[in-house]
Amino acid sequence: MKKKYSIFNILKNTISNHEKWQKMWRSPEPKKSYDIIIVGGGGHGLGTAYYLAKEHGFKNIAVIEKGWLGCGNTGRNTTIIRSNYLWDESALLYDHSLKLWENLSEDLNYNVMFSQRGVLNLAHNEHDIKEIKRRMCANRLNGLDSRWIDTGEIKKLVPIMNTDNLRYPVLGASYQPRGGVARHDAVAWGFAMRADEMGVDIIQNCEVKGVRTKNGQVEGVETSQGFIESKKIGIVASGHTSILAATAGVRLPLQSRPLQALVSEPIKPVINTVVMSNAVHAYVSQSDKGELVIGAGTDGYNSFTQRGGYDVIEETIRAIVELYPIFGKMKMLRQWGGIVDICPDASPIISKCDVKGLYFNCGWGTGGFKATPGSANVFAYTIANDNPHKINAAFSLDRFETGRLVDEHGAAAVAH
Ligand code: FAD
Ligand code: PYC
Repeated sequence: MKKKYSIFNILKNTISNHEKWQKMWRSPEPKKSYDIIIVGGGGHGLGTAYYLAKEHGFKNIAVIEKGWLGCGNTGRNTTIIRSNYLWDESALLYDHSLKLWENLSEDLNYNVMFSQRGVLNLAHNEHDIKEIKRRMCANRLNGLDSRWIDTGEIKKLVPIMNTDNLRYPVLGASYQPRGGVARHDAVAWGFAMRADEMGVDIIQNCEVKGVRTKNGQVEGVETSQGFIESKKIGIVASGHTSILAATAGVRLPLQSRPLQALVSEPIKPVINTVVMSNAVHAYVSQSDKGELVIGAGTDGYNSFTQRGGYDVIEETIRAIVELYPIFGKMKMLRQWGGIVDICPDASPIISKCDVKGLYFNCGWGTGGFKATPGSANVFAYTIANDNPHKINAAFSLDRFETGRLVDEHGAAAVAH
């Protein structure tokens, strides 16, 4: 049992020069066989293992990660959390997640730094106003805390914003006060620590090369450390899921594209909410260290480079400088990309498939960080029961055959 984080524990470790902290998780050798294997050590994969152990009593579980925990999109995203999606199915899923976020630090006894500083989605033209108001009304019918605010109120919330002397004038915004940001890698670490504590083997630097099947049932995974047996395999590999699915003969309707972000040098607090502008594909918040966290749209073509095209970021920065002239002279420190997996309806897939024992959690595109605890929670249920939870039933693979798509292009916004 790991020691709990407490003020006394922190004081004790301060006195011993922080040299005696326990390891947060073990680094076991892979066993020959597991009851469940989760492929992908991002937030969704680690969270799935955590809920499988905590809520469904499974203990013989492995999470297999080709790099290090959180090295994928979990550690690369701009951490915006909100639940203001259009359709009832999505509102239920994303708000299930938001409710779990609200108690996640306590649940994990690990500070994921969830900060409910509110999220604004700006409207720049008549079409934006209509789309955003429609979504906001749908949100309110679903009991979400979304409301329309006018330019005057936006100015009060974000005084540094230029609202009327620019290419895309700011005509209003939807505002969700319960939305916000969290510390991305802490989410992976918190889930990993508590999953490990319940016996989950977390195996890093181990690449899954393929899924072995026999007579329509999974047998295990071929990895860079040899074959590992399991009758249940959950694939949560974000931009690489479709490649792994193909090894089991499953075709997923996903496109993998780079999405990029960048951070500035740290400055004093200037913006204490999150502002997204879907029309210009630019969004910004300020980290606790003081850096501006800025995100852009996706490249217009499939690629696996974790970098992204320069033209995309250039266009984003142009919009950011118009919206916030005060940022014009700032220096940017780092830029990076992540490979996002986008479904035709901009909604995720949380589903079993025709191969018995094979489950997918993917297609989160540009917006899965906010869903991390909720997605992991219902995916664990789906794997444990071999049936979807009522919250993710609408996100099954068969929707691409029945046509019951959940079109969230408006709410997913930034990139699709
Ligand atoms: P990941 O964290 O990518 O985890 C998948 C893991 O699988 C990786 O660690 C990878 O190494 C591993 N893996 C892949 N292939 C294999 C293999 N063959 N064998 C073993 N392991 C493998 N979402 C939001 O909600 N809000 C945002 O503000 C936001 N901003 C974003 C900004 C950027 C720049 C990017 C790139 C994404 C953003 N997203 C955002 C999307 C969000 O990051 C993702 O949807 C989410 O983090 C996905 O989590 P995951 O655990 O499924 O994937
Ligand atoms: O889904 O809210 C989101 C988002 C913001 C930036 C990237 N994705």
